Amino acid sequence: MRRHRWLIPGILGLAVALVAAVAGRWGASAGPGQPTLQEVIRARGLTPDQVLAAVQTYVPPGKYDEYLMFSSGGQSGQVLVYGLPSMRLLRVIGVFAPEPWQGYGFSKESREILAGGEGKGESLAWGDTHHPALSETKGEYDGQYLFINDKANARIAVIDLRDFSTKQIVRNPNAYSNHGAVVSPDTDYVLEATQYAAPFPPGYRALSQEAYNQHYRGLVTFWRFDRARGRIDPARSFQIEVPPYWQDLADFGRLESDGWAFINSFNTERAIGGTLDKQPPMEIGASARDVDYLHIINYRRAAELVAQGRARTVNGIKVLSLRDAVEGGVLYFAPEPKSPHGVDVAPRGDYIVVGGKLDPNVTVYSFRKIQQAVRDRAFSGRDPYGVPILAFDRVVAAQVKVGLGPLHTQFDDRGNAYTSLFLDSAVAKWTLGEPYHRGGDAWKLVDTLPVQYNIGHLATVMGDTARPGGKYLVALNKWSVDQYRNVGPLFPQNLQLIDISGEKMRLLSNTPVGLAEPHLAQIIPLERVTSWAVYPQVGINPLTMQPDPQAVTAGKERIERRGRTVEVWMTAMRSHFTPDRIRAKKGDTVIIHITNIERAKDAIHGFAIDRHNINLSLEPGKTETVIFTADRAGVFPFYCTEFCSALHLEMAGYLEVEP
Ligand SMILES: [Cu+2]
Repeated sequence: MRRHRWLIPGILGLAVALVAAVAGRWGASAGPGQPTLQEVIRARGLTPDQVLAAVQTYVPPGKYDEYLMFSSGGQSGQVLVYGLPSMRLLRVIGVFAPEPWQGYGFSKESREILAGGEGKGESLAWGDTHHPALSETKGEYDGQYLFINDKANARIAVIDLRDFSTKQIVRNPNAYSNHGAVVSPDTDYVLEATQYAAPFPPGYRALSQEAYNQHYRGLVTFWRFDRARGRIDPARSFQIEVPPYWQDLADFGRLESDGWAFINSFNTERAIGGTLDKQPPMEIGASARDVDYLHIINYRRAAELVAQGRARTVNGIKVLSLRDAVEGGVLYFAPEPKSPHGVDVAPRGDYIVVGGKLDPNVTVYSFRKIQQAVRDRAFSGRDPYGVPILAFDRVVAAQVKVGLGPLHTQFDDRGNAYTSLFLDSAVAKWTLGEPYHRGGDAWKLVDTLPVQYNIGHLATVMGDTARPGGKYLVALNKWSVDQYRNVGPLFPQNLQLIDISGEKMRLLSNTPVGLAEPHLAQIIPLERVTSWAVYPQVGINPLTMQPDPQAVTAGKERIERRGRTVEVWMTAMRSHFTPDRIRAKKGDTVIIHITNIERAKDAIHGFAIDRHNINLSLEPGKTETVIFTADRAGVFPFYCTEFCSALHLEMAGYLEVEP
């Protein structure tokens, strides 16, 4: 009887499946009592376009996405990693703030990384991440490292993509606030420009117009990256002093413009606010003039001057003075529409595209013309600091009317550019000129797609490299208004995935971000990132990425006491910690080195001790250390925080602290 009850629907199901296979699946339902595809579409009120978009972005269970998107995590201080086209969040990487799941900020190793980004007496519990920058080889993403800036505290972090974790935070010793983090075509430098001018050298200078003009400065920092060590080397880095304008986004030249860098600026008015003193509000004062200055920097030349000893060392970093930069032919300006944001170098390095938020045009500069104008000394004047200003009509290649509030531009593989329009809440697609498009096809707006709403940055596949892809674009929108049910007055941010493979752009999906305001993202084909699934051998220290001398294998676990220090060499594997009892006396320093000796993928353990703020993530093969003072007498359970096995709850032990 029992057997028959199951047999009948089983046979029926099989029959339906067979009929469906023969008659075509589309009209059939998934099983008895279930609706057909047509019925689902009708019941949910979907249009054919929406169904197509859903099918285009659906990634079935067990299948992988085609691309990874590294997005800044805004005020969370972290990095978000998404799969495309599904837009599923795959990972949050702890960077400038502790991230409990990864034990980031709890182990000795990760505390060292976070402390490395703090000056004397500082305790920074967050960061404002804006611009992720993947490492490049020959101007293309190579999938090895990711850099990201902290706008709030002028810091840059280095993330190693072998284990997707942060390895280094460098704090700019001379800057307050920054913008941009872009890498040179072979990742020898990471550029960081200051956002808001500040006294230089750092210190107190009462904020008067005179003091601002004389003693406040911007700084452009070229952090030298040592790829073999996977670290920024401050001793081999340098800064260029620039006028106290507010430097903004930046991009490196490549191919024909290799060796040069470009940075936008705003507030060339040098407004200093003072609303209560009857001065114009900052934003009015800072946009009084019609133009600001595109900074054009010959950084190879700057590096030569630094190597010749022309720089002075300020707080441990070499600084090339503004005067030496001007006299040495390092720094030039070109007028640009006021309040610009993006400065984006076209794939071949031949054009530089600037979006001035208060001008409906994007302004395109030709690098060849810039070089010629420099050679001809075709200057229209100099700024108050003596920086030569290249004559606008000698360097501009085109102005393309794209819409209101052009902000940031990315490229595709067919010579098209995509510019975000903040005020229009749209993306504009337009064509580049020769050699990408010729004659009447060049410099033309070809399509506009509304987005929801107020787009900031956008990202296309490898869209800021020498070889952009062309399939997807992600709009990073600042407002979501009516796109999601409000969850209190703090609204989610809105990422929108757009298909750019055809002539017309098509909106595919919305993804809410309920964490912070992500600014910029970069999209890389999945196969270009070859990360580890397990650490390559047991006992790898995540800070050095080398075998940890304190790692132990099974059978070598031990506890040693030296004076007031108790040191523990522990292993973790399903489903026990060895040792599982630690005895200390009140006031002892306790050092625990834990090695996850598992070799199976995803066999992760955690390690937490009650009331001691101790929390680690131990991926297979990893060794980490925690150090703490046993400052209270008592018996404190410790346990594995990852549900690792059937006996996971039993994966526990006790810390006994004698009075
Ligand atoms: Cu476990």
